[in-house]
Amino acid sequence: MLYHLFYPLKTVFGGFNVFRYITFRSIYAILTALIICFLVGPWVIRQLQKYQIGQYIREDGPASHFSKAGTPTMGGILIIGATLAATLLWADLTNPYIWLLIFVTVGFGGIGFLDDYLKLIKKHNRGLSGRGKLAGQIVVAAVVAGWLYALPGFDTTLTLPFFKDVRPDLGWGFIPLAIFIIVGSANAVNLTDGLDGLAIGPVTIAAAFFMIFAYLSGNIKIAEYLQIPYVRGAGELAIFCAALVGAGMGFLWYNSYPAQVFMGDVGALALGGILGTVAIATKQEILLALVGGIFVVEALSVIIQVTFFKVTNGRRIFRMAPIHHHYELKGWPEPKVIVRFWILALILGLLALSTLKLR
Ligand code: 57M
Repeated sequence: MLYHLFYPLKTVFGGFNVFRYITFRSIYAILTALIICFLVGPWVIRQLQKYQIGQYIREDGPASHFSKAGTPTMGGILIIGATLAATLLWADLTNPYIWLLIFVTVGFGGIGFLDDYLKLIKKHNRGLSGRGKLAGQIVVAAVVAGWLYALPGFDTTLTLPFFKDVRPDLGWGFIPLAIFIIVGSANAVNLTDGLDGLAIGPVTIAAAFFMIFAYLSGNIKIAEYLQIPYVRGAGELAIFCAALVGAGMGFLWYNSYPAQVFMGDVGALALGGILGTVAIATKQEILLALVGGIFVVEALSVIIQVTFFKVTNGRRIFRMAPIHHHYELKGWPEPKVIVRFWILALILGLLALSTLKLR
């Protein structure tokens, strides 16, 4: 909104020309979302406490988690609210990618909200059924994939890191792949969200890297120089990613160990859906597996554990899956697991960035 308000006034006051720059608006989107979290966060947490939206803790989990009973959840509302508010303030609202991201945030956030709401407010033990939740996610992801496919000039080729000349064109086959990436990303972030700050740290780091990728792929000169796909209009996604970086840091303020609030499915599913969609829109879908490597490892640990458990009639590879519980049960204090996973997330992001030069 500020872009639409002030940029046209550049003829009156030349200084308003600065609103044209994605870099300038990204910085202020980060700060806006962060300040919203600081200002509204304590009130949101009080409301969640007031309505007793507290977390039920499973009895079969690590004993260190029992003391977390009653921690308010559904804090994802704060992340989503701050991200959307900062985006609406600083982004160019005529850009289709911005609306696509708003749609995916509300869609996946809505499914997560319904699940959290049924679990907590209605005291419905299991929330939405697993199948219902997955079906909803597939529908939202299919709309996103179809929307992208229908965008004029949208490129359905696959970008492979390291191989600038190998770019298979998937045609309509791009749609199922996009659905798989978005739904997979949402569920992988959800599985990771089991220790204080464990999900929001790597999500914020991944959003920061995608902020850079979006900026680069939306600039024709830089994209040509780096030999990455140029996606017209994708630069504006840097503003959305920036808003998410600010909201992520703002939420971490309260979610850091010992957490005052958890994000709930409303946060985890929305964040994963966002990362999947940004990766596809910026044509860096394969690179997502590296930038979001922590989520991939967490999801793989569950797949490996469950398969092995079934095949061997009850034997386990990890002490407990997802893998963060394995390290907890090995005796690592919770903050050590969390901070080490953040460090790994940062390294993976840097490796992903380095692939831009290795082609
Ligand atoms: C969500 N939810 C957290 C909080 C958060 C197939 C199976 C592996 C699925 C998996 C599962 O259900 N994962 C989905 C995990 C829960 O957090 C809530 O959920 C929201 C995210 N959706 O925002 O509202 C608990 O996590 C802890 N937490 C924190 N800090 C945070 O900032 O400490 C969360 C956020 C919270 C809190 O304790 O209550 C969760 O872990 O339940 N299932 C599992 O993860 C279970 N694993 C399992 O059963 N493993 C088996 C194999 C054979 C599948 C095994 O290895 O033997 C574990 N989870 C728990 N107890 N809690 C094990 C048992």
